[in-house]
Amino acid sequence: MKKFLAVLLISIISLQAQDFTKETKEQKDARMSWWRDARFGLFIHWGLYAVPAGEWKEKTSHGEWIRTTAQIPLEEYDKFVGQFNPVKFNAAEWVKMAKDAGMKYIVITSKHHDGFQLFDSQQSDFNIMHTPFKRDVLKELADACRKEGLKMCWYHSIMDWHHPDYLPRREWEKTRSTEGADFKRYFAYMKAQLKELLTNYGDISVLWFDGEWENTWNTDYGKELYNYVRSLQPNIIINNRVGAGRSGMEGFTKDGEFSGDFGTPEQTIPSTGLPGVDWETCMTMNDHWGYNKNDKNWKSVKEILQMLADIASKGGNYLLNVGPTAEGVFPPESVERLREIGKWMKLNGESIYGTTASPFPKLEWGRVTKKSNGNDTRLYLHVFNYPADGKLILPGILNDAEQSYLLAEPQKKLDVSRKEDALIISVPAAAPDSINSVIVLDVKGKEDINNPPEIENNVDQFLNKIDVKIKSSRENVQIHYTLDGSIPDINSPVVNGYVQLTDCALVSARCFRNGVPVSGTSQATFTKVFPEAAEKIETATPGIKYFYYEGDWDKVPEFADLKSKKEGTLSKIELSPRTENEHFGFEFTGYVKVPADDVYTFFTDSDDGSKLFIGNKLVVDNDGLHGLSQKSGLIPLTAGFHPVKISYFNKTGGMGLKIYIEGGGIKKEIIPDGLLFYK
Ligand code: FHN
Repeated sequence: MKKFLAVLLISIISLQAQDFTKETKEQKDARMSWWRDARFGLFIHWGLYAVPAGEWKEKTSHGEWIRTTAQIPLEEYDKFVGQFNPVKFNAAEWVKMAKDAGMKYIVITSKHHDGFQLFDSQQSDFNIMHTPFKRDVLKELADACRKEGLKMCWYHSIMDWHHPDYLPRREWEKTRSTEGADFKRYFAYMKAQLKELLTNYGDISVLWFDGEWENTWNTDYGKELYNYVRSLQPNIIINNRVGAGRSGMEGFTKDGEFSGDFGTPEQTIPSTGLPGVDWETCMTMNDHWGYNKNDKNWKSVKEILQMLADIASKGGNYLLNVGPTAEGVFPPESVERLREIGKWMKLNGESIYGTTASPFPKLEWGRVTKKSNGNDTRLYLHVFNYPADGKLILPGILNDAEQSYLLAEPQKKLDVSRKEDALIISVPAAAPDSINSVIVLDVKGKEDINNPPEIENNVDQFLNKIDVKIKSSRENVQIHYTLDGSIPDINSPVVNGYVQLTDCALVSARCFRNGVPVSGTSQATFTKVFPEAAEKIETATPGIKYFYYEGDWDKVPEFADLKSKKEGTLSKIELSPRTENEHFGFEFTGYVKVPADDVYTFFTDSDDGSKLFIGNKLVVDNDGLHGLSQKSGLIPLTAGFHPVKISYFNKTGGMGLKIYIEGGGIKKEIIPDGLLFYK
């Protein structure tokens, strides 16, 4: 027994010391495998906010944010604890509805921003065990999921409007003191609750963090939390909102930032697939995450099913939300949609589960998902716009067809013919499904689509020379190129990884096989530019000057026309000298000392607007009212000092400003302190 305990203790200590962010690709692939195959899950936003159901005084448009959007004082909001009694809650029914809809995992709010917990926690009384209901609904759901073979997952908010140690307070909570508030103690509380959630409920498959955007959260906390959660359940998957590098609602993590395991586009679908990137779009069925009894703006089954196919065709997962009522039932409109989705998934789920992104560019009639089929390839053609003439055209595919049939009626084989670089499938006159008819097309070998080569450079300007990287993922092709804009032919030079330019050029590249062109032509223009001269500066002090302003703006003002509230110097660009969280602005001025002659990219990541000038040139215009979002601009510079000015404002709500630099041997990173100077 003693030996067993010693081994157990050693393994716990080693898990806690492990840096899970350093795992190999193979280890991550193994851990992500079920999630990549699942493709479709249920999101559930449930808690005290279901009691007011979106209504507060004269307004009816609230949701799960009602405590903030209606500015409900804590003691007032706490009264909902005594009213939350979801007597109709039935975990088995919820899980069955998800399963019958073809969903493979359920992500439910263990705690949302209001701080209320749906589980039995020893760390706080602000939970379901202190309501009239007194049942641990997460336990009941976890048991029901296990019984039905669905994965149980937790959504957990980092932001917490209830816990006294969480900062910042809501800006309208003027009377709620921050006296004694200790964010580190809050972090320990959050870890203690996560330990309960990850040790008392069996295997948990995903931790879906949220509310990571406030300025008390940072990458160090994120990495520590990631490792802590993985130490408790090493195979768990964690989204990118555990970190602090997400770029707004498009949901992806900015280059170089800690990114968890998958990106989280919210209420939006990326325009194209993102090879090698794991991502999941989360979306409401109407316009609210939490239950709003007046919200009747429900998405149609057609919209949902076509978005499911669109997302899968880009290699993503779809997390579709339900906001249950205070009685503990799904709204009838949600029930009906889940049932109709399930009917389609029952016949066509094979075209979603375990598929990977389409190899085709945009297709007018619908989407494509793909599976390897031994050494061959199986394509699922999701036909939204059914061909009136019974001829479905699949352009640009050079593989030989093996067979084709309706997924819903496999015994009905379809005739396939070739016309130049397209395959033509003869389909039945009537669409088998009015929303999405899935046709299977088996082809020989790995898919061979006549996609042109990729010209990869993300900078199209250079000073003296530039290596233009040109590649194709297709097998057995040679890439020929020209520099004068003409279409390459077999006699044009062959690309060997890259093409070096020393003068302006319009690069054109095309794939050939056995002397015959097998793709269209990619083109990109590269311009030779001349760098801005550096300023001769005798003495410069490390740091940057700042000027702090207060005011209510909708765009970056002309700060030169205003009187600053405060000014001074800082070692880095940050918002710490502010005395307000809203309606404030900054102007930072000084010099950036770049290490080499090069074309530099500057980025501003800001909420709200920002602008970056080098000398008199506006290099980055990221102005306007918006959430945290990033814009960039290029400028050719000689090594040395260049005047820099950054203007920034925040109106209300979230805030943030980060300035990145790339070039001169610097990989994209926040401008190092050592590059900033002032006179
Ligand atoms: O503020 C939350 C919101 O309430 C909801 O939980 C969504 C779902 O991902 N996430 C945040 C908004 O981005």
